[in-house]
Amino acid sequence: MVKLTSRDALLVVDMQKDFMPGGALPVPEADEIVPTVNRYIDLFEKRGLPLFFSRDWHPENHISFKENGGIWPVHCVQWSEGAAFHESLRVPPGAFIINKGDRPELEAYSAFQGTILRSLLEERGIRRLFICGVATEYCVKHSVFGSLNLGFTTFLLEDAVKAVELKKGDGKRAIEEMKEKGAIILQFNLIES
Ligand code: VGL
Ligand code: ZN
Repeated sequence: MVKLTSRDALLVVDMQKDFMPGGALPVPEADEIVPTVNRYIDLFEKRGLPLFFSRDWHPENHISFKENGGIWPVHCVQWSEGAAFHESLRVPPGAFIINKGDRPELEAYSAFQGTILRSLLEERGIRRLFICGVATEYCVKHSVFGSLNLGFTTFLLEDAVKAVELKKGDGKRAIEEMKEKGAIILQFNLIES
């Protein structure tokens, strides 16, 4: 069991319409984790702990798009409908929104890349980061690696992530990699309430 403390924070990665079934870059079943993600949000909010929501936030000429030499279809263009959060995701007032991938020439899978997430966490004395969202093997994995490398104790919320699975098993493999690098794999019922 894990007991939450005042030095904990939640990071919800890229729960945006374009990553949901029917979106521009769909993550299969990504909409199915929304209720669980919301349970984590409620829990951290009730404890008065900081909430961070990252957003893939690309300009139209972003390097990750196929037409610009990247591997992805156009997705999460700044201010577009597809870049909006899933309509059932609960984003409480006071939550921090972290835009990433907003420079045309830089891909940013990690929510730390080119953002002020680290300084916001450090300023608040946060030592442990709990991470959920999509996609397991891209933005979630790289955010977990970033968090570990920056010295945060890092929990992967396994019941609140979904993978793209360009290759079958990518999600499972990513979770193994995160575990090997030192992430702690966690589920909702393992947090002391
Ligand atoms: C993501 C591919 C491209 C993600 C973002 O949020 O995992 N994946 N851009
Ligand atoms: Zn992207």
